[in-house]
Amino acid sequence: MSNRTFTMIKPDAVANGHAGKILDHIIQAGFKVVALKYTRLTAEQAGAFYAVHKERPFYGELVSFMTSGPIYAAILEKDNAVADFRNVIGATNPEQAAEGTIRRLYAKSIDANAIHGSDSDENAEIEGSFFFSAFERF
Ligand code: 3AN
Repeated sequence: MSNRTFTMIKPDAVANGHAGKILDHIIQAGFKVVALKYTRLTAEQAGAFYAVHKERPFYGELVSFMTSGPIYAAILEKDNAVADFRNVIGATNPEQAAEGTIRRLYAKSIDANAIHGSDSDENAEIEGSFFFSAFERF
């Protein structure tokens, strides 16, 4: 079990001015923000990041949404980081997300759902490496 996960505050949440509140929510939930970057994905980068979803019907929509504006990418540290962070963000569909979760509070729909959280230790490592150099991930 690793103590790190990876997150993105998605374009909808940044555009709506929720990034600061979401970062505070994450910190108050006990996570340390050990790397943080404000950036905007190109179609090529978003396509590569979500390559696992290539065959899903929403892939094109997902890539175009994720390139629609700037995001924050971050590496987070806490014991049991991956599973605990999935609980903090809530279900993919905000209508099904538990009360008090980030998606319940800030997401509008299943596609514009405010935040990403890695689904495994292996993906946390892959996704963190996608955005941050080895030096930045010390
Ligand atoms: P999660 O981000 O909760 O792990 P995944 O991995 O199933 O969810 O999906 C990745 C991303 O694809 C989601 N964060 C969401 O933005 C988008 N997505 C998932 N399901 C749908 C859907 N049915 N329609 C549109 N977008 C979707």
